[in-house]
Amino acid sequence: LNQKGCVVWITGLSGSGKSTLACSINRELYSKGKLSYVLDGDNLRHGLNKDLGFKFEDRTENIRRVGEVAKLFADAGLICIASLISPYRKDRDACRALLPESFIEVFMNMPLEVCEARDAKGLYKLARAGKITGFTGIDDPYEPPLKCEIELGHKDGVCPTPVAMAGKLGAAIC
Ligand code: GGZ
Repeated sequence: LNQKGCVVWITGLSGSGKSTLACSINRELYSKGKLSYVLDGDNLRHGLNKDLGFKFEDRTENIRRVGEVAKLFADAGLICIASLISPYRKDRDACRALLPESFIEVFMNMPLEVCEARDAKGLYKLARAGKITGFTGIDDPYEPPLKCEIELGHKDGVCPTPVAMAGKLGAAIC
């Protein structure tokens, strides 16, 4: 295997297209003969992190665990693509500190209105109705990166699809 492991950490609101982007980058890398693996927040919450909820301490523990697992994958030589809201800067920075030379932070900078309009799972609607509380972007904070390696998202009101972004990103990572 002729590749150096790294972590591509995708942060952004629910519905910003993180999972779609992660999946597309994964395919893009595969087509180039690179070995990669996706760690998706929503999926991991069914297994490794099923004991965690969405309060502040739980999100921190969620990010910490995924950061540690991502480091293991990177140590094994894989390109590990982590896709989690990871709303707190301090938690993302702690993951970065595990692999300071090999951590690529990608900010999916989608406006809340766009994410909310998509509302693929109907969660924003529930959050607005008060049926889910502590929902990121509605009544829970999201801290955008102050500086990150890559920022994707809307430009002049135009939002390219995550699939369209993945090609560019795949090239940047290799
Ligand atoms: C945010 C929530 C919440 C609350 C359930 N806040 O769009 P999704 O549905 O598929 O992805 C979201 C997922 C977030 O999990 P993460 O592990 O990425 O979050 S974090 O990094 O903040 O720990 C969303 C769903 O879980 N979801 N309740 N209250 N997102």
